[in-house]
Amino acid sequence: MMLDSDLIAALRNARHIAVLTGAGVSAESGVPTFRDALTGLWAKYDPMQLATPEAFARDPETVSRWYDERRLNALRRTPNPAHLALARWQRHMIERARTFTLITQNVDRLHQAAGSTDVIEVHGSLIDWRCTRTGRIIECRGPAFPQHPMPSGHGGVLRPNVVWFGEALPEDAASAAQHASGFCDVFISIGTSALVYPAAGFIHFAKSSGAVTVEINRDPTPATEIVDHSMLGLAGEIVPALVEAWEQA
Ligand code: BJW
Repeated sequence: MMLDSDLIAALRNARHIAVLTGAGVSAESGVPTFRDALTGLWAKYDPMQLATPEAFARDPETVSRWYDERRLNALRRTPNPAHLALARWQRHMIERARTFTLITQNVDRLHQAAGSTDVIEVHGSLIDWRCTRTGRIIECRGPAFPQHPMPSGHGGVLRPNVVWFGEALPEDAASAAQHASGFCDVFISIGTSALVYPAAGFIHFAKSSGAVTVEINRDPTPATEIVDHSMLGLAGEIVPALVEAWEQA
């Protein structure tokens, strides 16, 4: 794969790299992207309508079932070459006393399974569920819930600990992501449609703060026009090639 020599030089000189990932990074692991998540029996639903607090209030059974199926699918999946290359990159940056901040919109925990550390989950995780009454969070790695919605045992029901449309991002994750985006020398957006805010805004913030910006995505997005380097293609092919080029530079 031919990589731009300016980009390789920027990566080689970078002391701080920030990466924002989206569903496209997990697509090659078999986790459907957010906009592809409704197949089979779910095809009649609109994902924008299911991923809201209003949908859960209106029809908790359907929303809980959808997320439980996605949870079980995520637990069956394994990291692909993009996840693994990002984890290796972070390890090598840390060894060289540099920083590498991984911000993810993904809720599947595959970055952590690949070995990435201190992952900033700006949209939460569907492996964790939260009691609607106490706010207590439980990691759920077991089989399908026997009931939908699932009683929490504390007077509420369990909802996935994800961020739905109209909900605020977790404050610590949002501020850590904002800080890393403004502080990095190179900002790389991978496998995201760059449509959902505030996460998509991190790309703009990094650019206006002076970072070299890069996008790796299968299809063009609204960010393609503004980044310094756009690489169209599959994350599972481009990311390992980029990390290899950085290692050899
Ligand atoms: C590949 C590939 C391969 C495929 N290789 N590439 C400013 C402007 C406009 C609107 C807003 C704004 N600020 C806020 C809003 C409203 C709203 C919003 O952004 N709406 C837009 C739709 C317009 N945002 C919010 O509501 C946010 N909250 C908020 O702002 O709160 C304010 C507030 C403050 C104080 C109090 C209260 C409120 C919350 C957003 C939460 C998003 N949550 C979701 C659901 C999570 C749970 C779940 O998964 O069900 O997060 S929505 C969904 O979108 C999910 C994703 O993380 C997120 C981003 O999607 P992503 O990852 O980009 O996936 P896709 O499917 O869209 O794209 C995949 C891409 O990969 C494609 O481009 C493919 O081409 C590519 N691809 N295979 C490389 N192999």
